Amino acid sequence: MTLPLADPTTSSLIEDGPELIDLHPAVADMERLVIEGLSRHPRQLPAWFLYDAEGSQLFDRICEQPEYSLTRNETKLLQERAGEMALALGQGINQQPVLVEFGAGNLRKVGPLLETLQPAAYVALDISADHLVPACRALQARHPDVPVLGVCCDYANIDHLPPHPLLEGRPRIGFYPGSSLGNFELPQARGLLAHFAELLGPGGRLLIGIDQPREAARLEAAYDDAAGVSSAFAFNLLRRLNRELAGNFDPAAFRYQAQWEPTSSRVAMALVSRQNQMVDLAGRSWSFAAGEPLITEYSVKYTPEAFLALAAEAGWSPLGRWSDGAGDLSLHLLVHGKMHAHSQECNHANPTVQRGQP
Ligand code: AVI
Repeated sequence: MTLPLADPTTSSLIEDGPELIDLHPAVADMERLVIEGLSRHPRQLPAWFLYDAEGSQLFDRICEQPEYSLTRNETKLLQERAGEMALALGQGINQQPVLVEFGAGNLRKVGPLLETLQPAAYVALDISADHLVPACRALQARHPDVPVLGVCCDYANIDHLPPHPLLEGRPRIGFYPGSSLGNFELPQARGLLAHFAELLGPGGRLLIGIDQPREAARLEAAYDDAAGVSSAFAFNLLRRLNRELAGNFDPAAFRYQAQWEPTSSRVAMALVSRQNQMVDLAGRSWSFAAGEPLITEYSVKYTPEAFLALAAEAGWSPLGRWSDGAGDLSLHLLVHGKMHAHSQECNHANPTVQRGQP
């Protein structure tokens, strides 16, 4: 398949495969974000910095760890219930939609939806081009009837989806699995949900996976697995900063920590300085006191009620919900705007809750 290029400066064909549009933030933007993040208290970096080629591979390995059940549970739910989800997603839409996945990663979750929804095209947005290219190629081979377009970008900070013939004049359905919303703090998460509404356009729909609070021990183990993959994922960030932003972090001078913070309903992941030290990065020197954390990521967990309240603040209304058997995770179906157009299909006050098979 050969598609017209959206923008000759940023677009390329993946060796006879699907097209990739590269909108990765420039080094200057990364530098600005690092300086902003390290100037905060506690020091913190944007979570997407974790996903260079190596980090994306490490994240895939996290998803295979026995302690990290989120990916397995969500994939199973999608495999078992994609037919119902596709029906609900497509209800009232009289044109083949485009399916847009935010933070698409290895593209291993979307298959059942592509089969049941049969969208006119599938657009995968992800920060790591190295990861996206082979994933798009493999997905296109498995689903030759659905045109696949990859967009390498920070999806939280693009003004609009790139202009492209595949996207023109079609309703858009967003897919945001994996509970990645949890990697944004509350105001940013609210802003992101509003941003998705803008990217998807009027009447946009969103199928979003949300991980729920549970016992501290299970959550802390999920983010600090016995095999040490979560820790390696965080330490990879230091290597990336050293390589790309002229840093001199000494990984041996930090230790990894994942802590459940019940009052904020989140796991805080951090590299904690083992000693007083100075680190050069992005043209400046940064002091770290012994015990001082550098937050690599938060993972906020929402009850369904808390999530729907946040989504409502961003203008989204619930159309349905599917939960895994253990009640750890839900896939929520949302529509943007008021519900009256869909009032016959669902009960707004009490959206459909459907549990997976026990
Ligand atoms: C991508 N995101 C939803 C993961 C999470 O569960 O918060 C990132 C992660 N970091 C360490 N383990 C998983």
